[in-house]
Amino acid sequence: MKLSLRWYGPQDSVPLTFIRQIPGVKGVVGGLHDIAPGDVWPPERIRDLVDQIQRHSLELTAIESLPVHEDIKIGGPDRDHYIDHYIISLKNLAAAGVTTICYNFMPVFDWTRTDLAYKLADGATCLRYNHADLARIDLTQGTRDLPGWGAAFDGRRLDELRQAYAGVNEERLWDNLAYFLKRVIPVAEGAGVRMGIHPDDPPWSIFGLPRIIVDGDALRRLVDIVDSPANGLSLCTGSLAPRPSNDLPALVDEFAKQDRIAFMHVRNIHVDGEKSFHETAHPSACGDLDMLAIIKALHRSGFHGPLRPDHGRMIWNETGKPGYGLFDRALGAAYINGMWEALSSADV
Ligand SMILES: [Mn+2]
Repeated sequence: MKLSLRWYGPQDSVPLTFIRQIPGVKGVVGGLHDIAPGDVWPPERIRDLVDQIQRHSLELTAIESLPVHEDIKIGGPDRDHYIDHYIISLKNLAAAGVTTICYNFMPVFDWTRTDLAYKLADGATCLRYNHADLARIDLTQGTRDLPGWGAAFDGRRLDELRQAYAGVNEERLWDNLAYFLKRVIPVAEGAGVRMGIHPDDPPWSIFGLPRIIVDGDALRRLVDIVDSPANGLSLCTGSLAPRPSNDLPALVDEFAKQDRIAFMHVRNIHVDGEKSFHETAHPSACGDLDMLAIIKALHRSGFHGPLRPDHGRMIWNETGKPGYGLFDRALGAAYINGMWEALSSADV
């Protein structure tokens, strides 16, 4: 297990000098967030990212994410062009020593919340999602009223995109994902890269757009599309858990045994209503998930990939990117380290 922390680059409120001081953290998960989806990631930019991280005695353990252009998800006329670009970026990353790439196949929106500072009883704040609140958000003016999205899309662009998805139902989206994987996975395998799809967050349709990576059946279907260890999962516990039927320790066990977990996101949540949940501190006692059972399943399988604590709460007056402060993620890292050390002891 390569314990890692997500790092958003030099603009991140949490510098690499701080990340290096968290015991047991070996690397960071990073990306080139200023490059538009579909554009090629240049070798020199990748090299520069790797160098910055290595200068702090850390490793770039995974890329999160190498985004998939909407045309690929829609199955539009330019998808081959964008898949060609994707493959060039993938090869450039592999040449720089990257071995794990996270991506997702969510139409238009990726992670979506309705409250970025939901107050918990202890005064901490966290991210929350409530489906009824989401339904009340008016998208005619774009994403300005969608927490965390701001000016990402104006009303017109969003309308165009939603129209482009009008003919894309769940089965069509699966077809488009399969088309993408059948071209990309053989290249990844040849380059020694493991691709890991991130589950949809939340794991259900939002704003009338299809979402397919939502449960165990979807993960089984995904790994069967191309039978290769390069066709793996970025198994995010907190993204799948809002569906109470998703048994996370069982799913982690199932896919870890098959060596299909490329990358792990460890996060706890509490379901507080129908299609409603908020994030919590990492320990089992703080949320709905049995975190020890999840870590045990990974440990038992000999998991050696990157693993990161996922979103943290905001505590101790910290300010920064919601979910990505230092303090609570460092507590999560310490908690994971403790479980891993206990499981690695001969006495257990
Ligand atoms: Mn995640």
